[in-house]
Amino acid sequence: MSEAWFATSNDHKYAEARFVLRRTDVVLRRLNTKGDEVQSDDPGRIASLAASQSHRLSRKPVFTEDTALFVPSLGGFPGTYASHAYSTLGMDRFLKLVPRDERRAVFVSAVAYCDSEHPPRVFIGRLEGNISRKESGSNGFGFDPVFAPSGSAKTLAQLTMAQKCEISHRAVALRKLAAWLRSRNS
Ligand code: ITT
Repeated sequence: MSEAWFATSNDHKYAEARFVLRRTDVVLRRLNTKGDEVQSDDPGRIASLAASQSHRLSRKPVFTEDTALFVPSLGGFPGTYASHAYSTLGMDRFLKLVPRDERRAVFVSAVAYCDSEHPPRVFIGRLEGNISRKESGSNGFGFDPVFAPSGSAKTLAQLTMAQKCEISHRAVALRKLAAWLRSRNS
């Protein structure tokens, strides 16, 4: 078993991590101190610097996660600035920005793990999909009501936690972390 502390301010992200890691060898704990977040276009770099800082502050085996939402028809916006876009624009204005006929988008999750033996190690998960024309569903958080995974008529907010965690960017990255921790212990 490996103990790993998830440094995050986001309760939804923590709940998803708990769900994804529930049947793995990872004993999940939460750390509320995360330090400052650097600005970068690269979620891997943001997560990695946050993980080193959290490890320096806590001395625990920690991981952090940064999610970016890239919309190619908007030149990649909002990317790693998803949280800022969400709080300043709001969903209605964001939906109007996306061109009617080119609504492809991808979520990229970067999970960075760091402990006293390792510099940060990054695990990436991706989820391709489309930005819907209107909000649907009430599960999840953030952009879930407007993000429909490729091939799905439903948005992430219309899926259950189990269904989201089968396919999500974050779940893919977290399962890679769990597999790496397991292989390291064997
Ligand atoms: P941390 O403390 O872990 O950094 P955060 O809320 O700042 O929490 P991120 O920077 O990773 O998290 O995410 C930025 C925003 O992107 C987040 O506030 C949501 O609006 C959105 N987001 C992230 N993951 C998402 C998901 O799985 N579904 C929908 N929106 C998501």
